[in-house]
Amino acid sequence: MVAGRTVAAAPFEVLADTPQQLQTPLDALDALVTPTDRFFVRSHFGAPRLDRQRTLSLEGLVGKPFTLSVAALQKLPQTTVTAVLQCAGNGRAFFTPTIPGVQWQHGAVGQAEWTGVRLSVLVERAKVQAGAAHVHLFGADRAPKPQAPAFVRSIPLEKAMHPDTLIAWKMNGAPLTLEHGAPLRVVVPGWAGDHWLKWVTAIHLAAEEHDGFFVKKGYRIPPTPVPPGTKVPPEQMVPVTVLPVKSILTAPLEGATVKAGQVEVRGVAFSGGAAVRQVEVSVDGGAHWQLAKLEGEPGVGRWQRFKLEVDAPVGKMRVVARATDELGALQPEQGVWNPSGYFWNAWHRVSWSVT
Ligand SMILES: Nc1nc2c(c(=O)[nH]1)N[C@H]1C(S)=C(S)[C@@H](COP(=O)(O)O)O[C@H]1N2
Ligand SMILES: [Mo]
Repeated sequence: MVAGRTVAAAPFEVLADTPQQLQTPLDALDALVTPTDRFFVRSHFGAPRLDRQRTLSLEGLVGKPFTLSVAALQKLPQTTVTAVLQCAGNGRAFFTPTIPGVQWQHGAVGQAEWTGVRLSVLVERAKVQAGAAHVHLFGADRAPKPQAPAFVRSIPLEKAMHPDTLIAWKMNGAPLTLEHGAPLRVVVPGWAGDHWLKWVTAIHLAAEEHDGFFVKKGYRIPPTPVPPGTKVPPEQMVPVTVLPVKSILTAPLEGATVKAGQVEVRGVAFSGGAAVRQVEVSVDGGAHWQLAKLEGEPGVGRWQRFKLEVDAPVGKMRVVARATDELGALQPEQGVWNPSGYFWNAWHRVSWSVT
């Protein structure tokens, strides 16, 4: 390293190429809002060509189907929601036995401010017909092999009508970037990232859940835990939806060296099921816990920061955190193994040196 020059933290950890899967390093999660240029990027086939003229159609079991341009959508009432976007596979790398797929550790997650129109506004405008119960979401990206299935999602009508579910065109106050779904993406606060469809082009109301590969075979989890390593047929599993309660330590980081005295331990905590009730920090491996201070607005699917001053004598510090949400769900000591490696939310443990 050249003396006197500071080296900027790497924006991402590249976990795969073609298409790139980009993980956010932990230092970038040490904030209420994750900067867009460090926000993790995940997609199955890569981004389609940028098309700012793209339109959005609403059709299927509706009385008045319509197609609107982005400009027309932007004339509708706008809503901004601060919410966590987390890939269902975040933490897959920590499961044993190992599971194929992108080996996400902590950084397939971020929090942003999303601005757009409520999906409920569009659905009401289209006049829902009797029998509609599911909303199929289609995007512009395609698999490289034309015969391979497109990435299609399906959410229940009830979730589509939730006031926080949006068709968004802005992220952190700026127009969506191509890698995050420009010009339009779906925002589904509290639910796993696979529902947050990017490059959205069409929305179909239907009686049944979509029957494509990514709904009926992918993104599914056993309804109750199975012994690690068990194969489970997809029809015996259920879709991944609500993000389980979780906390992540963001400072000091694993392997850091700090000066003896009072040290501030920091992190973020969230749950898709409810607001965060409390975060506890232990410096003795979980025998004793101290309540951390929470910062930021509480909300379902929204993260708050936590902070706690701990006394750090010279030596090694082993710190662990756990969150509890308002439904009483407590972050578990171990992750629950499942065939696709979803929803890892075990206690985050770090160790650092004090000199
Ligand atoms: N059209 C489309 N939307 C998509 C995907 C995709 O492959 N195609 N991947 C999904 C998955 S699995 C995740 S975790 C999020 C990631 O969003 P981000 O890249 O903006 O962080 O996008 C979702 N939306
Ligand atoms: Mo994902």
